[in-house]
Amino acid sequence: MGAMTARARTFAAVITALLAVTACSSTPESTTASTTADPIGSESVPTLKADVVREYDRGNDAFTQGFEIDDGVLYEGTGLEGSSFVRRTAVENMTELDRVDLPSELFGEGITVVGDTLWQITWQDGVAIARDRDTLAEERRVSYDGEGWGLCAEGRGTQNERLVMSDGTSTLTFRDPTSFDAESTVDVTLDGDPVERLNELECADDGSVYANVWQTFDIMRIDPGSGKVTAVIDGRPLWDSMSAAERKGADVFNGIAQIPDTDRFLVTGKFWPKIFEVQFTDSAPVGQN
Ligand SMILES: [Ca+2]
Repeated sequence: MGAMTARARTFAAVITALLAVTACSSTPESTTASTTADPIGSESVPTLKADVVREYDRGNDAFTQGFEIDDGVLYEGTGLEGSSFVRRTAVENMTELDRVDLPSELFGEGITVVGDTLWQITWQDGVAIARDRDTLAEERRVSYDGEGWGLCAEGRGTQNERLVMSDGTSTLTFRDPTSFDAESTVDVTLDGDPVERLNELECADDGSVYANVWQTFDIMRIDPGSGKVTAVIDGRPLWDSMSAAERKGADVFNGIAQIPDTDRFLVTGKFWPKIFEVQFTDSAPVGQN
């Protein structure tokens, strides 16, 4: 670095310390949502707003990793070693119906319901658990390669059911809904660039796959055939709408569940005390730019 004044050395030390703090914060256990930036901009796809239809208060005990509604029940899987669980909640009154803890050595991630089965994946344990969707009782386990982040099921109730899984990269893996075997992959891109850190997923009625992007307030709407992002949803205003007390201890934006047969979704975050029911609308309608 050559000759530095004492003041310059002090300044350099402060910057180094700040960088170290930033680096330390980039683990799933300790991130804070307040460090994330503006939505990823794109000239080729629209940025959508998340218009709030209603809000639900809830406890802030859920490190939300998987979020899905089926037949009037909100299924939620949570993370962290020693405190991961999966639960069923009645959507009509947001009353918890059942909850099952994971063994303390497992770090829970995404969940999805397909047929009579709820699949729950784990972060770095390489284990997917098949559960009875009604009792959440474990029925069997399978192993897979790599990390597990998000999970959803396409084509439910049709001949074309398949699971979609994220692993923290830009790649989505399609899996057999019964065997959990990997069948193919697609790389997710926005304007030709890979979109990394794909997290919680939602297979929507219109064939799109929605994905939270870890450490951002963005949700990507993805065409799973091509991997191309077709819209970017800005969730930042949801975070901004919460009070300082509500944000205390809250982690990243994560969790998206379509309310079946509607254009509305429930979204939340890890340790967020609120669930937002939202509709995605174009923030700059044609002719109003
Ligand atoms: Ca979901």
